[in-house]
Amino acid sequence: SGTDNLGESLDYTITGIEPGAGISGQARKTLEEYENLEGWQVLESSTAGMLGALDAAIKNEEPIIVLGWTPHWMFSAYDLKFIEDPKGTFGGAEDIQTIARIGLEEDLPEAYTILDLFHWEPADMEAVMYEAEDKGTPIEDAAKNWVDQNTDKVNEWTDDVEKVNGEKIELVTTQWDSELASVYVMEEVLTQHGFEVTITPVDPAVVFQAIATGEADASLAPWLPSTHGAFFEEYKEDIVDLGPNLTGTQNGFTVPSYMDIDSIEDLPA
Ligand code: PBE
Repeated sequence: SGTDNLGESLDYTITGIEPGAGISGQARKTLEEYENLEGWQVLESSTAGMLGALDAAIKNEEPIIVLGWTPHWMFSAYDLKFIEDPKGTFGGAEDIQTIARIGLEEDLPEAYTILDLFHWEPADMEAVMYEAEDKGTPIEDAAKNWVDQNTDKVNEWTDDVEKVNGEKIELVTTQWDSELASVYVMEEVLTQHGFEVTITPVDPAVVFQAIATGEADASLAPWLPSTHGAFFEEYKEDIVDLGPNLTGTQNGFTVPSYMDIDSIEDLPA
């Protein structure tokens, strides 16, 4: 059958991304929990490296299994599918959450309110990411364009909030396109409201550490409860959780639709 040679043709290797990504931890757990994956490995590299390998495999109609997630433009650029994860090691459908440092509400109440009200749909986030990917627009400019074109949505977060005069706020983010889309939208919204915004890109572990220690004010980047769950557990006593800013993310082993494999359990040992 189709799967008999799959292990050998893939060299029993899943194409992964940065080792510090939450999805890389989920992948390590996946290899531990599925007995059939005992001889498999995840090749950790970078998101750009993974996307390059995916593109090359699809051009040659070769098999490949990558660590994939949505929202991301890879699902619109290629015909892809997640394969089933019956043990749930990739956490199923998740949220992206907003977190703030203790004391932000008292120190910067206007920013806190806007951050607390900020929420959007996967289609909104995708609109920013797709404009950047399709047209080569810098993602920061695509985010500004989205803010200009969606004043009704933005007004819902800002309408009852007074403008400020140059107060400084520091946001920490991860560097995946999804989180760059949201943080640049927030930068534009807060800047229009009179704030001076600094954005610092860091690894997921450092997002939580920076908020817990008060070195940074807020972040829109945590994927919870699974992807960054271990980091959240470590720091949750020292973090204010403002709830989801987007609902409906997913992570998993991702393959081109032409591949005849439907479940992690069906991968050959
Ligand atoms: N991701 C995209 C990140 C969060 C956003 C799923 C690659 C991660 O695994 O940490």
